[in-house]
Amino acid sequence: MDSTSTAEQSAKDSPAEPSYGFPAVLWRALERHRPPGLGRSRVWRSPLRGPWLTSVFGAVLLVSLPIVIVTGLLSYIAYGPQFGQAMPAGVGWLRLPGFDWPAEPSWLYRLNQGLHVGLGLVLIPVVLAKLWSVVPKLFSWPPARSIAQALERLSLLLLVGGILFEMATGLLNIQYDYLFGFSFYTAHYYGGWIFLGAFVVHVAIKLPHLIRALRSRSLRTELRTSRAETRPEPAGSSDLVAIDPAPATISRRGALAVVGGGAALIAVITAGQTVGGFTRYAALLLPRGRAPGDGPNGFPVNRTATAAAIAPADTRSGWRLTLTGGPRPVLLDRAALLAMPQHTAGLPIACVEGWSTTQTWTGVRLGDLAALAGVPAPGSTRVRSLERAGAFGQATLQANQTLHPDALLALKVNGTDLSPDHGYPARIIVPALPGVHNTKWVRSLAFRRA
Ligand SMILES: Nc1nc2c(c(=O)[nH]1)N[C@H]1C(S)=C(S)[C@@H](COP(=O)(O)O)O[C@H]1N2
Ligand SMILES: [Mo]
Repeated sequence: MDSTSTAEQSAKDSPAEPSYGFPAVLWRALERHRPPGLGRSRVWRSPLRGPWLTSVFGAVLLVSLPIVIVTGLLSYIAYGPQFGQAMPAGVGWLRLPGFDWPAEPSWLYRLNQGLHVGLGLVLIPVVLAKLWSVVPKLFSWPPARSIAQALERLSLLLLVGGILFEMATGLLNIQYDYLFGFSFYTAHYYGGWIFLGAFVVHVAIKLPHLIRALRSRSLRTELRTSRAETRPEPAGSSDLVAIDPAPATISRRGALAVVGGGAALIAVITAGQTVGGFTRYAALLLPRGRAPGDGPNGFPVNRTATAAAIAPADTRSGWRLTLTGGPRPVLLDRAALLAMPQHTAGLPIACVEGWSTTQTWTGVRLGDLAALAGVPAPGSTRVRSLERAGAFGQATLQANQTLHPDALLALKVNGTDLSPDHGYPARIIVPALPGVHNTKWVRSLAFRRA
C-alpha cells in the first residue's frame, strides 16, 4: 500500500510534458517566472525559418570557417613566434607547434592571408543569415531543459560572441590598421581560440541534425520554388519553424540569392587588394590595399616615410649599412652595395591585413651580405631600421629566409630607385615573408651564428 501511494504521488508530480532532465521543481519555477515576451514567441513568423535553411548556411560555414581558422593560426606561426615577434608573444599552453615558415613558394603568405581576410569578409553575410535563421532560439524559455542543453547553450554564447568579435576586430583592423596598437592581435588571437573551441563543440553536437535536415529537402527543388509556392518546413520538425507562419515575402531561393549576392559583392570589393591591376580600384574595403599612384613606385604603401618619422637627411649620402656578427663590423654605403652582384626577383609584399602587391625588386642577396660579414651560414638575421620606434623598426629572419636566393636587400624596384615611402635607401624583401617583416629604411643587419 505504501509503495502504491508513492507511485501515485510521483505520477502526479511528473509534468505532463516530457521529462526535461532538470528536477521538476526547477522546471516549473522557470516556467512560472517566464520573462515577458519570451517563450516560443509568435513574433518570429518567417515561413523560411527551419532546420533546412539553417543547415544550408551551416554547411557553407562548416566547410569554409576551418580555412579561416587554420590560415589565422598559420599566420601566427609565419610571424616567427620563436623570435618573440608574433603577437601576443607569450601564449602559455596555447603555444602552437613551432616550425620554420617556408620561404617557398613566394606567394605562400599572400595566399594564406588572402584566404584568411578575404574569406573572413565574404562569410559575414552568411554568418548574419545563419544568426537570423536561429534568432527565435535566443528567446526560447526556459533557457535550457537539461544540464546538457544548458552547456550547449553556453557554448552557443561563446560561438556567436566569438565569431562576431573576430569579425568585428578583423574588420576594424584592416580599416584602421594599428588603431588599437598591438592589443588587436592579442584580442583577435584569444578570441580565435575561444571561437575554435565553441565551433568544435557545436559541430560535434549539430552535425547529425545538419545532415538530416539537408536530406529533408532537395536544394534543386528549392531553387525552382517561387515565392508564391514557398511553404514553411513541417511544423514540429524543429522549434526553428514558426508557430504562426506569415505568408512568404521571399522564396528560399531568393533568400539564398540575397546572401550569396552579398558575399559576391564583398568578394568584388575585396579581391582587388590582392589580385591587383584595375581591380584594385574596387578594393573599397581595404584603404591600404589601394595604390597611391602610377609609375614604378605606384603600389600600396603601408606607412609613409613621414609617418614613420624618417629624417630625409639620414637616408642621403651619410647613410651606411652596418653588418655585424663576424670578426668586425662591415660598413657599406649605397654605392658599395650597388657595386656588389645585383639580383632581380618578382616578389609579393603580403600584408597581414590581406592586401598584397607583386613587384620586381633588385638588390643584393642577403646571403652575399652574410658571407661578406663573415657569417656565411647564419642561424638567424636581426634587421634594424632607421625607424626606431615601435615594432616595425626591427625584424628577425630565419636561416632559410636569409639564405633563399631571392631574399634581398632591395635597392631598386621596377628598375628605379626605391621611393622614400618604399624604404629608400634599402629595404628587406624575402619570399613568403609576412609583409611587416620586409623592413624599410634598413640601417643594420646582425647575422647570428647557427
Ligand atoms: N621600417 C618599417 N618597415 C616596414 C613598415 C613600417 O611601417 N616601417 N611597414 C611594414 C608593413 S606592415 C608592410 S605590409 C610593408 C609594406 O611595404 P610598402 O609600404 O612598401 O608597400 O612594409 C613593412 N615594412
Ligand atoms: Mo603590413
